[in-house]
Amino acid sequence: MMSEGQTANRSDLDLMCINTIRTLAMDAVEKAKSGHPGAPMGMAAAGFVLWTRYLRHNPANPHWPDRDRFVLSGGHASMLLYSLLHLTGYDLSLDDLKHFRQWGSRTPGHPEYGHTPGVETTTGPLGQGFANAVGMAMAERHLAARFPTDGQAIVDHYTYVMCGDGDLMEGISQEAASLAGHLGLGKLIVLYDDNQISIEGPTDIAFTEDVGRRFEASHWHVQKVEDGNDVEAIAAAIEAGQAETERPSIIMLRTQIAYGSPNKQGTADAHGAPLGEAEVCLTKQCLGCPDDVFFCVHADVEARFRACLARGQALETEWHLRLEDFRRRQPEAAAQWEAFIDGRLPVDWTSCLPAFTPQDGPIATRAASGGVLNALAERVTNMIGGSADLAPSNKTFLNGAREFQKMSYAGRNVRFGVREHAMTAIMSGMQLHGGVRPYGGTFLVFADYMRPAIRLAALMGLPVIYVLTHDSIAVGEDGPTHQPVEHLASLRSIPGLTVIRPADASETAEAWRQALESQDRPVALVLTRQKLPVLDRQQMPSAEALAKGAYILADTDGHPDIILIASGSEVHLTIAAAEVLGRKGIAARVVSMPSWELFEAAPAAYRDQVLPPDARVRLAVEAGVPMGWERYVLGSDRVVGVTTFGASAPGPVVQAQYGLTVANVVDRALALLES
Ligand SMILES: Cc1ncc(C[n+]2csc(CCOP(=O)(O)OP(=O)(O)O)c2C)c(N)n1
Repeated sequence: MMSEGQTANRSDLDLMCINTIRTLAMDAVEKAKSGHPGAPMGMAAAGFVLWTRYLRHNPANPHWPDRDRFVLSGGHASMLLYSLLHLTGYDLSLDDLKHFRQWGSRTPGHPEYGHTPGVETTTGPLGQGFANAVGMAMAERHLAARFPTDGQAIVDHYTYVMCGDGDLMEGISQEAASLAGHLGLGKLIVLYDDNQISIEGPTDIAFTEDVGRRFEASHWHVQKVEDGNDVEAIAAAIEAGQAETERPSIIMLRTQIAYGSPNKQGTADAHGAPLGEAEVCLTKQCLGCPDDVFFCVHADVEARFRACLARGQALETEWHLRLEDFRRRQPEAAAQWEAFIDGRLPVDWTSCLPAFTPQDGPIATRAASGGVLNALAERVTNMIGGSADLAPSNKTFLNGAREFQKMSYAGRNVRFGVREHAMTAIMSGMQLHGGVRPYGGTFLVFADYMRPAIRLAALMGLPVIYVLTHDSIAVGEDGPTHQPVEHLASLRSIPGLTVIRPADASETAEAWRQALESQDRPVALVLTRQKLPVLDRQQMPSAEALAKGAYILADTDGHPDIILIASGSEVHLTIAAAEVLGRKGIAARVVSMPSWELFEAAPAAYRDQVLPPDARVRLAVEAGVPMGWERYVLGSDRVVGVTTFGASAPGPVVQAQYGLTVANVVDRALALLES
């Protein structure tokens, strides 16, 4: 099974270590009766070399801030990562490996951030990890530039990625690679499992481009290693990748899926199913491993891998000395660096939140957001972000700040380019790296292009901030392609995501407060293109009530005949409608409901106060599909919404045509009261 040259340049112990990764992967998948043994077997040598010789990590402290980051983008190869974590001494036992993919285990089917020590990001949906890694590398360069030291650097690490054909077929990886190349992220090194196999068979059935030239064209440093089992060749390529400081590196490793398996090596059969008992036995024989022992880790192998512990401890200790030196020489900068890394907001940061009054005149919530963001960013100086080429519309540009560009990494204005999907995963990568508070914007309608990465951010509990503007058919002339209709419902359906659609500038400031206070949930701020009046808070409750998700904005004495509930721009329609109804002798309560998720988190007694269970005549108004509102209005027909795609015409005309008018809200309310 061994290719020529393998034994010549590799010690027997190295080979035993590499084969141990292979046998652990085979055994765990076999025991679980599901999983992917092939890729871990093919990439075992690369994993061994990287983790034991180059990766600067301390298995005893997976949170050491200046550790190298490692991302396994092809999460289906999770057993490769779990084996490496176990073998190098992370808090992951052999028993944990034996419970691969089982209920409650620390070794789920795909790596999950926050679940298994040492897992830097959740991967599985292909391509996401690659883009996360670009975000990590960006955060690293940013912090390194923000905290120059008089002595040795305190932020100076690599980000390594392992990816497969599937990752590189996905568009998101090219979006991210393009940006990484543009930015010259020299400390990003990708090891590509170029095994020419994916699920349906050989990759030439669908993937025949010249990947190397594609990356070269994207300003990457490209290397090829013809034998993905050649430890020294892999080592040399990693060193060359490190030596290249101005371009990210990709190392194309020609590997064989399920290396060592006499009947499955190099075939798609080895991708997503156990090899089978007999084949596992044969493979172990071919690899020269005992075929009657399962989860076998030879003492010499264990010792070789566990050397990572001492090495890691020494690396971290040396770094702590550097940190001490930094603290001594530059105490203020060091204190700020520590606040960044701990994710602490500056004391009294909320005092910079601007206040708005009706005298300011009508203001679009996107514009209010821009003002709030700029005020906040002056105070919360680790905020970094931008937009997918819509900064002038999203108002995400920081006026006083520089641009984040190649060799000017201290800038805080990121130009993501028209790459919503990668932008979103990059933001997650930045947040995962730590030390920064990322935000990113586009039009709400293009949240569809972000959604896979939003979902993962929510799954990981990352408090990133999405600025989603042009939030309804009121966008007008751009027409149905640019008018979100189903997007609010779609975002609200993602568990763990907080969606906030403020009704005016004051609520917008409060929405940003919520976003920054969030510790473990991404927040989507949904903002208007069109101007909206600033509500008079002398007459109405303070917008601070937004924290509870919904609040009574205007009320009547005694029991309301009807409750009108709305979010965002439609709140103004309901206020006007309540006035008309009042003149007709109907007592209407108006509830502003900017966030369902915040409302659901409020105490039940408060919720009952806003929406008393016995006040059952309710009407919701929102420029989106009614789906979901029935829970608050107690009937699916009690929503003034938008059930079809929009249309191209001036915004007020489209709104009128779709019934988003005071008159229609009044009519619907009257009809409801009569029914
Ligand atoms: C976005 C996404 N689409 C589809 C899948 C299902 N899937 C898992 S692995 C895989 C094939 C990946 O091929 P490759 O990266 O070459 O991995 P290998 O076969 O070498 O293990 C697919 C389609 C997925 N995980 N993510």
